[in-house]
Amino acid sequence: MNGMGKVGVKFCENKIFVPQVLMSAKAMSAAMLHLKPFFLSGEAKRKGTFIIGTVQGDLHDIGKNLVSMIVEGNGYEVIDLGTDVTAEQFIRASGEYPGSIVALSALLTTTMANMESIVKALKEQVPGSRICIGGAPVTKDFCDRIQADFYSPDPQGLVKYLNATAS
Ligand code: B12
Repeated sequence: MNGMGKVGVKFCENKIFVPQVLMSAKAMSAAMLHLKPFFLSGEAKRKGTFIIGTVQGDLHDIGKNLVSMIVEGNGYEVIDLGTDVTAEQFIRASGEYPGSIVALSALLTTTMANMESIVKALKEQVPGSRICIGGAPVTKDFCDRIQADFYSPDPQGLVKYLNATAS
């Protein structure tokens, strides 16, 4: 986890790039196979649960997968709903994992608009939801406008936010 933390920082500083992050994540996944029994036995505690998906209409998942790997590498359980995820799917997952943080990814200006309706539906159906958004076309202004809780241009900023707000 410390290693993935450093990978996240270097990626953010443009010192390493997507292929190196993917290689690091593969190494981490290999190690996780051996460590998983300890997580399942409750011997190791996760910091929280993190639900992520690329929003409805959008099939881009490289960025979302990087975010998932870095968040998982930093000690969170990650529930990855995949791509083309509807508001109903986010709401169902939030119900299954109470207290989890939800993250939405979008790479298209057209599907970015779907974030607004998903945030609205989640806030209505699951009061107290905390929603983070990101993806190349997304901005802090947009985040404020649609009343999501947090925006970061990169996974490292997100990890800092998660760690600062982890209960
Ligand atoms: C790869 C790619 C594809 C692949 C996707 C493969 C896959 N499995 O993901 C394929 C070929 C399938 C594809 C399809 C399309 N694409 Co495309 N694609 C790209 C491309 C080249 C790279 C995207 C990428 O993976 N970047 C690398 C990752 C690591 O970066 P990232 O996703 O931005 O993620 C980072 C951050 O944004 C952030 N982040 C991401 N999500 C989140 C979430 C949270 C919560 C947080 C905090 C942070 C965060 O962290 C990540 C790491 O730093 C871009 C161009 C570009 N240079 O960006 C176009 C691009 C996104 N595509 C584009 C388009 C138009 C399309 C198509 C509509 C093309 C077509 N006419 O069919 C289709 C749409 C299909 C669909 N319905 O989704 C346009 C979008 C234009 C726009 N403004 O809307 C782009 C910008 C290309 C262009 N210049 O025109 N695409």
